[in-house]
Amino acid sequence: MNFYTEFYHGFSAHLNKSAIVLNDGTSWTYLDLHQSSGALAQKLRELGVSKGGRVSVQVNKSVQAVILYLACLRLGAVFHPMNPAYTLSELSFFLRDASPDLMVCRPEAEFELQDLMSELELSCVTLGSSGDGSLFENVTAQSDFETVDCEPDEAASLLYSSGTTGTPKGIVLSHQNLDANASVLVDAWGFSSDDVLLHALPIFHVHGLFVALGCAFKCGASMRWLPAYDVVEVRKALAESTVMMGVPTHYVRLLSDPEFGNRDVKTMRLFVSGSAPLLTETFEQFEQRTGHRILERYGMTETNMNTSNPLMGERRPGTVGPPLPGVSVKVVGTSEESVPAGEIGDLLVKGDNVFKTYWQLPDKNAESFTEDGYFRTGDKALIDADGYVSIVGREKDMIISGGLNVYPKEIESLIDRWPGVMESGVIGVPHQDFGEAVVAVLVLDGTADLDEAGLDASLKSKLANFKLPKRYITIDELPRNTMGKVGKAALRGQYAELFSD
Ligand code: MLC
Ligand code: AMP
Repeated sequence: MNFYTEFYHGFSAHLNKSAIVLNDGTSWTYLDLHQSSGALAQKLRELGVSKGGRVSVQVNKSVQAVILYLACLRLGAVFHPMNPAYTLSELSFFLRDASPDLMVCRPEAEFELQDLMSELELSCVTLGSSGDGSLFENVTAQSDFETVDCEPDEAASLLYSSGTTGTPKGIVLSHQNLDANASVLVDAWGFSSDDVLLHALPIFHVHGLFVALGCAFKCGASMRWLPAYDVVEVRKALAESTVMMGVPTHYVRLLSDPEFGNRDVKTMRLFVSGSAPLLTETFEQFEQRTGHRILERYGMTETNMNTSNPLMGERRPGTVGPPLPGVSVKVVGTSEESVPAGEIGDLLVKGDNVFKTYWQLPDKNAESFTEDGYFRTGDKALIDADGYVSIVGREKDMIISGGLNVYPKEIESLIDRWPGVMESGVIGVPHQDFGEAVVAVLVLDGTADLDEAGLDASLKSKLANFKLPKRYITIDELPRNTMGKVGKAALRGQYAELFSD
């Protein structure tokens, strides 16, 4: 099998239809995507990428970046996308770990990356927002490239996610993982070739890459393509769309526009939310304003989508719905026995959607799965008597800001090295726009006053912008639990109102 071949089955009856339509009306048909991805796969092969080889990618969102993803699939290569916001030091970690055969970067980043590329003896080609750069040079649309056959378990993509240590782990997603989930979602959400999906998500994470593109390509739907999330542009695009997928911040921002309402959603049949908790308040306001009940679903990088509120049945705010077909979920207590309905415990999942292995970390595999093959999500949840799952918290020390994950440890270890700082606790506190905002609470050692601007600039040079604390707070002592661990829950409680006005 090859995930791309499954796409091809889905869209081959619609080859002359628009697959992707941009703001300015430019469009790519499915035939364009098929031919260009074949031609690019051929070029990747000439550049030394072979089956199983990694292609690391840090580029802006563009149709050509989608074609690159499809080309990697067709070649049997492993697509490794990265957030363009990552700094050189973050990138350096990922490239050392992934050891790719090829790096694709933005033309403007090529110079800055030169030293790292020579140190890693890595070839680098460029791809700009409009398809400019060396990657597509001499790539002609005509191609008879034959999509490479893969075993279902062979790697299709490599994405990173961190645990409590703040050190990112590579998650290997197979052709089967991706296809199993995309097939289930097309059915669960009633996707067809008549749909127009509003795509305003980034394409370096599961949500915009596998969930959104997967649903569209599996059935030959069209996509209305936005390079970034902008409320004015989204409102215009909604008028030509039938489905939108977004993180809660996307819905909060739509609602913050007083003009947004019924008139914007006349052609829409479905709004899907995920990647972070959707507040009941947002769900209700959205229904009042548009008449639509947002469908909330739950997933993660390691598993793609696990549960979803129903398309036809009752969508319950504050829940992420029952498990999707083919996915088993259970909530267990400390003895790993399922707890009764309505009780909170650790959420475990199992199914063809769930990854099998971390990249080159066999020890982590063992601790991440139970003996009977369930993956430990690190989320705290309950399942009610009707089978609806609610995510009530996280065991993992992770902040989700605007749908992007931030790992406190990574930031704390940098802050703790700053002159005058004895220790720090980084927390997420409620924020109207981002859901949670990153806040750093510091204890000074008395040797120097805090140079907050200097600390912020130093963090900025090392961390992607969305990880930067929105506020620094200095206190005398961090709260600790009986084990001596920093009491993050107490800190979160103390600063819960920080952004409330
Ligand atoms: C940007 N900024 C953020 C931020 N994004 N701050 C906190 N959290 C974020 N997520 C900051 C920048 O640092 C900058 O700060 C300022 O906001 C403007 O930057 P921008 O790039 O112009 O921001 P904007 O375009 O408004 O982007 C915000 C956003 C975007 C929410 C629209 O982050 C987004 O699209 N998020 C979706 C992420 C996503 O797709 N997640 C899915 C993960 S998959 P300054 O100070 O410099 O001005 C997954 C699995 C699953 O979780 O279940 O789906
Ligand atoms: P990531 O590994 O980056 O994909 O992040 C996955 C995590 O996001 C999950 O483990 C949850 O903690 C969280 N998440 C995703 N969707 C939801 C949702 N609908 N409600 C609450 N949390 C969610």
